Amino acid sequence: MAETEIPEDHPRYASLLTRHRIEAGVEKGITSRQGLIAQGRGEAFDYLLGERTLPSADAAARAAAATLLSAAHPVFSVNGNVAALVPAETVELADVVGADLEVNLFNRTEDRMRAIADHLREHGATEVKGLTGDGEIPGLEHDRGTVDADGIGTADVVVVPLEDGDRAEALTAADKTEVVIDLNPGSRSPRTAAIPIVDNVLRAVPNVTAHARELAGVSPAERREIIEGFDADAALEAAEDAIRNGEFETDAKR
Ligand code: PTJ
Repeated sequence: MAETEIPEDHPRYASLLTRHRIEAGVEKGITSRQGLIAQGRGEAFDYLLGERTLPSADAAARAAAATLLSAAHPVFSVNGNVAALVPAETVELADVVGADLEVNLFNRTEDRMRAIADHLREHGATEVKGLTGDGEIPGLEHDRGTVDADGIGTADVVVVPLEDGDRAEALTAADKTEVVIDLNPGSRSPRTAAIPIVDNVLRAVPNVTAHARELAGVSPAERREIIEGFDADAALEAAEDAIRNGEFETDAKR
């Protein structure tokens, strides 16, 4: 089924669209097969969160936008799931906040690196980093720690959606401010992040862009206030509370 053939009034439209994009990503050599499993896990959490952006996730998206706009060298790290799910949205966000795009993979192969860079270019990117691989995140074994020296290597703020915990910890240890997008509030990566956005990457990326557009004209002091007013622990707690104590909606109610 092509993306355009999924009926928009289907009660599980967003979920079907997501599955379709991930499947197409695997077929195109962008997404790893492990990416299918990761998506399944994310989907389960999204279901429990009510497939909506919580107010705490929206506050995190706003703090992320303020952080990116205030950064000296922000970089958006792109893996196989992100490239398949939100390629155009990722390019747009990078453009609005002036961030570099860098392909950085858990299961790194040259073919996938190239396929993802090409895919991002097809969606409007002009420059995509990651293929040079002349830098290293200390504390990770070779392939997973490989970055571009003039990309993540020298970034002060890194957006890492759907990241694994080890790398998130290593980036924090390397003194980078991390914005993590992950649907599981118990996962190590959002728990390590300065700004954890517990939301589906499909909703979170355009939401950060919308906030960034709004905050582009405000003073640095006002942005600082937004960043300092954000409480990462409270955001994680709010997401966990929504999962544990939220009203469980069945498909029949949708
Ligand atoms: O493309 P690669 O080689 O870099 O590999 C990417 C994956 C995602 C396969 C790799 O990083 C991995 O195995 O990740 P994990 O350890 O499965 O973690 C993925 C996290 O992302 C989990 O906590 C999921 O709940 C979460 N997640 C999955 N889908 C989404 C999501 N979070 C936000 N939006 C989603 N659509």
